[in-house]
Amino acid sequence: MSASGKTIRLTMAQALVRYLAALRVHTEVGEAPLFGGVFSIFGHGNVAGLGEALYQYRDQLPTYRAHNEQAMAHAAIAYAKTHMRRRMMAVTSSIGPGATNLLTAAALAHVNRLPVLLLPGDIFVSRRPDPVLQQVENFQDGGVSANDAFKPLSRYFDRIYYPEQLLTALPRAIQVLTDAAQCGPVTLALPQDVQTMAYDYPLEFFAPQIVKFRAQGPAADELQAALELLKNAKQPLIVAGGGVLYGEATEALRCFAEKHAVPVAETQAGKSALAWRHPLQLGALGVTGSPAANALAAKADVVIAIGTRLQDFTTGSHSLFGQAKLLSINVNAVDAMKWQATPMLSDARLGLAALSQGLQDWRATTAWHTLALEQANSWRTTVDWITSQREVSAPALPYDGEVIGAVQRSSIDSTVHDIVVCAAGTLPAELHKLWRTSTPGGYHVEYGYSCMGYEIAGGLGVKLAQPERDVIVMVGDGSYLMMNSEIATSVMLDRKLIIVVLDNRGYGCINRLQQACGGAPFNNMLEDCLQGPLGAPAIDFAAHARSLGALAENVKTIAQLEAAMQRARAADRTYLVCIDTDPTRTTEEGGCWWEVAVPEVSQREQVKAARAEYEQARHQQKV
Ligand SMILES: Cc1ncc(C[n+]2csc(CCOP(=O)(O)OP(=O)(O)O)c2C)c(N)n1
Ligand SMILES: [Mg+2]
Repeated sequence: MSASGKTIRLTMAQALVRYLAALRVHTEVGEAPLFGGVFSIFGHGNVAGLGEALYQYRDQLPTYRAHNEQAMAHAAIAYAKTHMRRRMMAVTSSIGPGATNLLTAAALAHVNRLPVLLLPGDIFVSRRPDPVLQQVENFQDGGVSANDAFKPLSRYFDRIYYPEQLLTALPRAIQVLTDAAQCGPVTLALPQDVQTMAYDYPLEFFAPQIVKFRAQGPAADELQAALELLKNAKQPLIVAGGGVLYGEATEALRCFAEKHAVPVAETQAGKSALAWRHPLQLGALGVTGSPAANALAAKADVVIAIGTRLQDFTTGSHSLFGQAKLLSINVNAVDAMKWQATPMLSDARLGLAALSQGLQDWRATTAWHTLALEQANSWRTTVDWITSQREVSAPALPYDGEVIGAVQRSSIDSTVHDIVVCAAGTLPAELHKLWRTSTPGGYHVEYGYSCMGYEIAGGLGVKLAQPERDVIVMVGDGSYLMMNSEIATSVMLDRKLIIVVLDNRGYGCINRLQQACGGAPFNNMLEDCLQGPLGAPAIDFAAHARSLGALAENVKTIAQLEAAMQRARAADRTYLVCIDTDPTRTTEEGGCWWEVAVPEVSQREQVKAARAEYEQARHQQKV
């Protein structure tokens, strides 16, 4: 019973929706709902209960329909990432296949520490119609449903067995979704009979409330240890991760770097933390990194890792950082202690400010600062050169670096106005090295899970969050074919995407990796796959996109791509441009080793040679 004693009789589903609709946040442009909407595909597991509630509250909390549960969850996750985790969406599915279609997206949000509220329908608590349509049936445990598969993929999981349970489950769910350290997917499994059960909820539970985002600075002892480490450093390097963006610490980062003469390298999630033309911007770090960033990482004596998970690609499978000691500024204790780092548990912005104050006029050595400026400048010049290559002579095909150049040239304010979206294939490496942006969030590459199929669906979520920006989805033929149905949703919702498909006729990056490991070209490029007498079809990506309601064209050359991009930018709806690209060429500059296990015995000489190289390279790893 509430303090006022007033109650309201609602179904569990109505209470859930009403509660979500009452949550608000402060934003730069005023107050806004915490939840931008609910993506929904109905089935018997959610249409009557949750569907009825969503209809009733549709003016406060819009419902969006999509074509695939995984895709709509990708869109929701991208929405939250674009809002730097301060606004989000919910996603509901039926039971069974609708629910399990969400699992990949749950894992993606978990890895990337991004908030999304998943609301799969669940089997009857009464068990009366058991086994209901789509019920998996566990022979050992009658309480298990397909939704138990969400448990390891959720930061918070609950199954709502009784309507009253929402009074505790919902505040806990929101706490996790809005907590910088715990942030990730929350799953509330909703048995379909309980969705429809009524309960007298305290009216106060639904009072509008402003959700606050906590930011905590460092503890005195950890700050002290960090200061001691840094004061003795001569050749420091900052590694900026996604936490710099989510912690809204980009300005603090720039001030720190300038005042203390520390160069900055960016992870995939951290790219766009510092403007591309800043003199201390070394660019991308790691396996997909620039020569500038990787060279300085090898020489640095202290690496200041800010808001990064120090993933395999960032660290070159633990081989990149030479002899550096690590200082880790992170909101999450597990991240902060990786690499036996000196941990400083802190919000990035508050942590940088406290460090800077404590360091007073400490600076990196002049020689190190000068080296950093030279390397950064030299890399900028190289990127200029790579991306300005306009044509290759036939029959050679352009490669991703040249396509990226053409896409960026197609707008004079590309580095300010565009948001590029990508996830898997050759492109994330090329974009990490070559894409230029001056705006935090101008680079949206999902590389924690590197999930093929995120691109177009993710682009839709970005555009829902930032309708004023040009959202450019760059995607390989493989990822496109894996998941493209939300093109139709983007047309229906009037959320225009510019989609650039790089068609190299197969899984180019894995084909190259296969051969680097001594393997024969096998089962990656379409021409290397088992085929019937008709062979692999030549896929007309433009015709395909047109069938989903988009405008589209296929082009052959960089000049044609540039002209097509003008039409794409001027178009009133989603526009796809497809270009044939070279599957063998990549940007040679930069990069570093990473561990891909090579067979110990093989009939192929090439595999034996690759194994010997692999064993050799592993000596450089720090473990
Ligand atoms: C869902 C999923 N399945 C498999 C992979 C492994 N994988 C990574 S990239 C890739 C091929 C991507 O092909 P494409 O989109 O055409 O890009 P390309 O490398 O050819 O440029 C594969 C199979 C993945 N990352 N995600
Ligand atoms: Mg491909």
